[in-house]
Amino acid sequence: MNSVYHQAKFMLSASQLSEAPEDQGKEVAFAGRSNAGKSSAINALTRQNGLARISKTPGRTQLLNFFEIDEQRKFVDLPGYGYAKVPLAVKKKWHKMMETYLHKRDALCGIVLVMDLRHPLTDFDMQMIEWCEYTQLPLHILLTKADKLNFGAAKNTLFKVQKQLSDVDVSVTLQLFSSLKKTGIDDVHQVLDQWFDFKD
Ligand SMILES: Nc1nc2c(ncn2[C@@H]2O[C@H](COP(=O)(O)OP(=O)(O)O)[C@@H](O)[C@H]2O)c(=O)[nH]1
Ligand SMILES: [Mg+2]
Repeated sequence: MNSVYHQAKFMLSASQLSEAPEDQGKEVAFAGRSNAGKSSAINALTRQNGLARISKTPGRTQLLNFFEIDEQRKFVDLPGYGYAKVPLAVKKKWHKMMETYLHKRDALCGIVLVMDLRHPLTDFDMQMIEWCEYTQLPLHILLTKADKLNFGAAKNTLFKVQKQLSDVDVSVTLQLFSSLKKTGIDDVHQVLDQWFDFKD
């Protein structure tokens, strides 16, 4: 197990790309609809309960939160999206910022897309997958909150989503995950190790 992720430290929040840290080293971005369980997943992966704030008020912040793992590696918690209450101007700003970030960020080496397994493949998720196809960024999907379904039902969802993604034109892997039960963490670490180029 690679415990380097446990050292993650909060760096900064950026409300626009010009405020992001220098575009160097490697970066893995966590994307997901608001309330999907993104911040909880980052906390589970870093074993730090307060690292990425777990918001009870979804869709409020539109910030990119950067976390440093080591000098050459970062996590980015991307702003969530998907609540009808969000004004159009905010949606447009989000869309533009995400598109630019995903297309232009050289350090970006993979996207962890977090989905609530009870509501997989929303419009938001499909948009994210399209952007990844366009930029050929590898995707790893976490079907999280797996503790909300029994194992059989969770597996069924996994197979169904896998099938629906069979003609996606970019490397995409997926797994069950639960931040609450801390399941699936080692599998994510393995994917991250590859993307970040950690040799054991
Ligand atoms: N049962 C369960 N609840 C979860 C899990 N992950 C997140 N949650 C809950 O889902 C809500 C949204 O989580 P959060 O991480 O803030 O989502 P984000 O908006 O995507 O960052 C919170 O109430 C969390 O406690 C999980 O694995 N299992
Ligand atoms: Mg969050």
